[in-house]
Amino acid sequence: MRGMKLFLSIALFVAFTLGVVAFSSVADAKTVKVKLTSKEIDWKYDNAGSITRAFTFDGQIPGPVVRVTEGDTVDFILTNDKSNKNSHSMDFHAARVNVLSEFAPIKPGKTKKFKFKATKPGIFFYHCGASPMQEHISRGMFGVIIVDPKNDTRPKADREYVLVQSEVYENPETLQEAPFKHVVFNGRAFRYDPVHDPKASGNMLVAKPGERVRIYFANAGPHEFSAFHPIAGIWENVYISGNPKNELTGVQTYTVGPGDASTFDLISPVEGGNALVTHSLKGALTGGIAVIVFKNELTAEEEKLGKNGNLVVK
Ligand SMILES: [Cu+2]
Repeated sequence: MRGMKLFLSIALFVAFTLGVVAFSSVADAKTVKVKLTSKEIDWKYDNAGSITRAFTFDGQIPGPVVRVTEGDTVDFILTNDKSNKNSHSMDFHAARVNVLSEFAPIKPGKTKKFKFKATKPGIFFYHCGASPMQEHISRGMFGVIIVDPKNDTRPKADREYVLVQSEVYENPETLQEAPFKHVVFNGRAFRYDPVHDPKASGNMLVAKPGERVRIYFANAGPHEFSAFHPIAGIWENVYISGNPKNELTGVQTYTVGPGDASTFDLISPVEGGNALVTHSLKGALTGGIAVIVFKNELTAEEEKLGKNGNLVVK
């Protein structure tokens, strides 16, 4: 009898221990609540202050950077603000779900929820897929989700920036016959380029020589390809879709199609600057240029850029 009791206690102890072990390996993966609201607003798409009606996530272009770790579950809530005129939706490229249910549009005033597990690491585009999709995207309804690898084999980045390329059209609701007016990075022509546009606010990307700068780059399109190139630099590494397993080395230009994204590492051995461009030059010269400045001495404000989640330069 005593032997049986001892056996049961050991069995319970073993079961409990195994249970705890199993639980803690699952507990590494988190559930991350992400709540975004679609907002239709007026948006300045150039440094002169020209206004267009924009469709956005949370009133900004690009929308908020969503960041999770491989294996996490994203518990997503989309609210379509009741003051809007259009239906909107969410399409996360990091998700594998049912397009007809999860990605379906909702009317103004409505809310919808869905969950997905972020199983592949990398940088993924997200966007509204409501019809006409080319209008919702060219009006600014997009952003990126970063899925950090569980075991990152890459060198650690010293600074991280997000750039999203897109096109601005005169009549975005049509399938455009007319060419785009501008290619823009982060929603505004020459936003970080006082060289080509003296009206630019003066904010640029910054880093110190020798620092590894990781640029999370997405091309929202909706139509044009990006030939992403650092003028006066060479991409140290390109990680296709941002997955550490898809590593390229010493790359001059890497093409990112509409709806795609990749991670670009840049290291400058010297002080000075690089111009990050789409080398499809009509795109660059209508606004698709961002300057990154390399200098040994950064101001206190500059030192904060690209660090601690400060990925989108204002
Ligand atoms: Cu939309």
